[in-house]
Amino acid sequence: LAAGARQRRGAFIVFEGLDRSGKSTQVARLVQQLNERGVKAVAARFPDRTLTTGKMIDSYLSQKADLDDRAIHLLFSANRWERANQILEDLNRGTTVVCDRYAFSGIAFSAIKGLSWSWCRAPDIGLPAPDLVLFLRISPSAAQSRGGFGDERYEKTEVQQRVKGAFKRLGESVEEGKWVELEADRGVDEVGQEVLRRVEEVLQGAGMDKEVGK
Ligand code: T5A
Ligand code: NA
Repeated sequence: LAAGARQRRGAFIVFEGLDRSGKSTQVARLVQQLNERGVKAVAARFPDRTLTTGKMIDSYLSQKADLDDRAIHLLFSANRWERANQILEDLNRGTTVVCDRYAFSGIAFSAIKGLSWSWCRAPDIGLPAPDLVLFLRISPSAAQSRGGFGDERYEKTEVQQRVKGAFKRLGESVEEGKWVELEADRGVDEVGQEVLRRVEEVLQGAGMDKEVGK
């Protein structure tokens, strides 16, 4: 490369949404479609239950262990920091990272317990910033009717209702155009087509010539 020229980096795409809104389904689908189109892409997910902190988080979520609200909040954040450098390296090597939940979930699920907004935000400050957050919008009742709902700690309609409100506030705090809400109560393919269109816009945009934000 000529001096000063910079290879375009990968895009950091985050999916957020209530439990069972279809995030994991869309992450897998998007990664596959990008790779088929010759765009290098990998998946990431939080909590990553395979990491050291992830094992404690898994015990907490499956209700085998109880933890203080602050302790679990910090573990979720530490879980992201355990992976942060890998994500940054992938992006800078030109690989797009498609991530299933991120710091927005971290803040939303803790803030509804009464922890202050600023305290909840603090431990995630400095993490790689997404280029696009795709928020899958679904009513708690529609999500509940999907498979597997109800086994884990936060899978209760009342909790999901409050988390929905916290996500709304978070969306309003994100830079214009970087938080996009998609109607998720549709077929997988229909949602997926809109996802791909949004992601292609980001990949073609000027942002990929700039450094990953924080
Ligand atoms: N959490 C997370 C915190 O408290 N703090 C944090 O910092 C973080 C990162 C676990 C919990 O941890 C909390 C939030 C969560 O409560 P998780 O492991 O990601 O987080 O678990 P969930 O988000 O609950 O994952 P789910 O698997 O439940 O939901 P998804 O990924 O949104 O949904 P998905 O794709 O697995 O689909 C669920 C079901 O619906 C079907 C699928 O086949 C599947 O059966 N489905 C559809 N059905 C009809 N139409 C569609 N369009 C469909 N798409 C998928
Ligand atoms: Na999931």
